[in-house]
Amino acid sequence: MIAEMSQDKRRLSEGQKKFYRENGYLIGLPPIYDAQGVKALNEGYQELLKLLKAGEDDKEIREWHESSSFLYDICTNPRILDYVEGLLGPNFYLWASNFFSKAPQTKSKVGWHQDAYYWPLSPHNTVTVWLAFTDSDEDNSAMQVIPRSHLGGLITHKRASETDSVLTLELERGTFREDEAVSLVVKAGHISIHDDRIIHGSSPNRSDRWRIGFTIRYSGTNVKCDLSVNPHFKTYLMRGIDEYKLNPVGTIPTARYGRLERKHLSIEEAKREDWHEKEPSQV
Ligand SMILES: O=C(O)CCC(=O)C(=O)O
Repeated sequence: MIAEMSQDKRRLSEGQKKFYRENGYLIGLPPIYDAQGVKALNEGYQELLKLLKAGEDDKEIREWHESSSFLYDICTNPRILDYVEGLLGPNFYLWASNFFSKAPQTKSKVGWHQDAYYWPLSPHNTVTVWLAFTDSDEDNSAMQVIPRSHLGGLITHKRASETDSVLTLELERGTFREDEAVSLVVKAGHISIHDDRIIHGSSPNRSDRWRIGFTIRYSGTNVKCDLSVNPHFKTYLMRGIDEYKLNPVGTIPTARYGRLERKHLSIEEAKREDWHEKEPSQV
């Protein structure tokens, strides 16, 4: 799909950056982790699961890069950061991470949505790295994106009508070109990258295999969080300098595996779904 590879495989080529700017996503990059690394990723994931309380599932593992050096180390992997730097430029921070997993033969899906609609962040200058802990393909419900939809602005989301969706706000049928969806097929240890405005989602996993992805969100230092919506927002400078100093700074975790005992908030969790109407001007 993406023919041109950079001379230095850890850096994005100009062609890859152009593809991302025009389409809002990127796949086809060299692996971040080899087979042994993938094994270690999944062993670490099992350790995190042991920290969950009765009734919780891995959706609870949100922003645990703040409390688990196992996850912090993944988020700060230089190979990942080199790619992100190619898209966000020299100065950017890490602020979120979470798992999107699907057990074999389960109904749970991720409704079509734009991440930027959920987040009280401005301007839109955020990328997500989706790291595959398992192979993710069309059979086990790889994430799908609508290419170029990041260029069309944010569309008003509605309350999710299907209870099988793990999200509570999603896009209504007919508000975008679902027939143009592309599956982001990635092998375990590989990543895809997407823009915070691209329309994306995923179907139920009808296969007999697990599908586990770990998302990591990075923003340019010019991006400010509205702390009245998410008072827990914490940033970790990954590259360059924070010349704006717009946001609180987090503490680097020391425990290998540790829980985070507080919730981070999106506009929807904070019941501030009108936030975009008053949103500060965007770039
Ligand atoms: O993994 C999925 O199916 C959805 C992921 C997602 O919505 C995201 O990375 O923002």
